[in-house]
Amino acid sequence: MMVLYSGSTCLFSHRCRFVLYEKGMDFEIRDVDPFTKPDEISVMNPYGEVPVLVDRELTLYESNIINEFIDERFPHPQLMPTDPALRAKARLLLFNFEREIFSEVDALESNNEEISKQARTGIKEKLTQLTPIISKSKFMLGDEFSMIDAALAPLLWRLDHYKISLPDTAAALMKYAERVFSRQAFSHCLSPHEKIMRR
Ligand SMILES: N[C@@H](CCC(=O)N[C@@H](CS)C(=O)NCC(=O)O)C(=O)O
Repeated sequence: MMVLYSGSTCLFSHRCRFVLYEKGMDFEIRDVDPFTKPDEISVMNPYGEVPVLVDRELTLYESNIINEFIDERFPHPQLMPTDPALRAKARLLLFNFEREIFSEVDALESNNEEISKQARTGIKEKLTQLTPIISKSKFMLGDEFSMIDAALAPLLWRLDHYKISLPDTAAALMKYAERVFSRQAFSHCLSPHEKIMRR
């Protein structure tokens, strides 16, 4: 059975838990406190981070890489497009999100108020810019839920927690977020800590 080493407040682990529940197969989640990590995490991941996925002889890290593997190993429902060009575009979007938005997440937790404020402002702007994409369709890639939605949802879930409030012009994005949060897999994948992050 697949084992996911996951942080109960970790946004990146949340992505993988979400995808595992979407697939509805057997897996085990082992809770790891990222701040007092057991040594085994650094043995499995040279960067010493969760999430880490172990499937028999295979050990993987990096949430998006783990999620693509889960998607290919359990193809139903498929979360990446089948068409090679659309698949490449989805990967590019995931890359853009990491570079533009998720690279700022660590700074949100900084003790330096100036640094965390700058990160909050940057994330708020970048998320608001996504509104036109989601105004035309149910999910980020169209009418089907996809990997892109799974990658983004854990951050949208944490907006109150990070004290980020989006402007009224991002109403369609927040409506989309509620649509994703209402999925059964999303409510099942939440850790007790995550359940209380959002009012
Ligand atoms: N890019 C990584 C980020 C993973 C990450 O930042 N994990 C954090 C917890 S949310 C962690 O394990 N931090 C512990 C550390 O850096 O020592 C991914 O997508 O999996």
